[in-house]
Amino acid sequence: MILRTLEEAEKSERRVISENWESTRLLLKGDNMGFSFHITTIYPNTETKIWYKNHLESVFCMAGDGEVETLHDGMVYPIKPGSIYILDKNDRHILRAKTTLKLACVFNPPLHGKEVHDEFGSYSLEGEEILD
Ligand code: 9YT
Repeated sequence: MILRTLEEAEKSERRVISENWESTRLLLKGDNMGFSFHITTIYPNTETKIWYKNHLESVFCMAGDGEVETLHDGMVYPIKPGSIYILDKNDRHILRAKTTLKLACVFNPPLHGKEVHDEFGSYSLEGEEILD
């Protein structure tokens, strides 16, 4: 059994800050659960191009207003509290935040801990593990 709190994790290296977002990674590869779990804040009035070519991701919206556009078909999906979007095909997409978005994200395979997007909007499968 493991217990962590968001409040404590936000004060540690589990909090990763990028240009358009920040994410606190509560559960990681080192926990050996087969997935990672993050609480992510997307900054308002941002547009982020993402392609998780190495990962599947599910994203549940807890607060905020935004949209996701899938690039292969131009479909635009509204994101609001209570919605989940599931990138089951490594879909290339654009995430737009109209207001601050508070999201809960699950990744398979799990992230190591400190990943930020590369030039494709992807995460590498390699990384330095957070083990605390
Ligand atoms: C929704 C999304 O993918 N945002 C970027 C950050 C990511 N969720 C993460 O690394 O926690």
